[in-house]
Amino acid sequence: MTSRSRFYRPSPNNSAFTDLLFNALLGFAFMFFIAFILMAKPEETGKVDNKAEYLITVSWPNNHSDDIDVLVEDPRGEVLWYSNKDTGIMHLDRDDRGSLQDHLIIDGKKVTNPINQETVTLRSWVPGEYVVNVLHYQANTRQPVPIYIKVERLNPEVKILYYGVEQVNGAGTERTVVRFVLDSQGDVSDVSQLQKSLVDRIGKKVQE
Ligand SMILES: [Ca+2]
Ligand SMILES: [Ca+2]
Repeated sequence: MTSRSRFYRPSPNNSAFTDLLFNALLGFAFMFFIAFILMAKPEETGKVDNKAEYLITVSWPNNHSDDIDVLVEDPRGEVLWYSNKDTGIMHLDRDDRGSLQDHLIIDGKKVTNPINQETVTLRSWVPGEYVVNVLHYQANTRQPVPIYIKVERLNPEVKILYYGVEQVNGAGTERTVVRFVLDSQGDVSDVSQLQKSLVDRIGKKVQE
């Protein structure tokens, strides 16, 4: 009586099945490889890198009806503002007009977004000086308005570079809230509040 073999001995039929399975797997692997190559290929044109390196946030009290604007000049002398929301390296999310246009109709009910905030992102940095101004564009309350300004570097970790409060009082009031210089490493130096009008540069008409 022979003992049962401890080793598996494939029959000719099993061998054929294994070959078939192997070929099928090889085929799938090849298709996955081709699919991966096609997916990994970047678009040659129209690529937009949304990664932000710096964030400039300008806010004023919730539900306030006054319209505040942020204006930023980059080292090339180009001014970002609500009529020029994209300079290539800087982007303005929206023109927040106080409580105007902050209403939504959801399920037939009027819902108000209380936030007053304009946000500027720097997608990359160009070494040189950046000038951040705020403008009291429309003064409905005819009262002084506190404005909160924050500049953050986002990478490799979030770091607040500047935080300050500025007060404006009256349509047409413009303030330079911070100027800073970015070096080739993206580090900040020469922070100041030396005043520089950007409204003059863009010739903006301010409402009374
Ligand atoms: Ca605004
Ligand atoms: Ca608002």
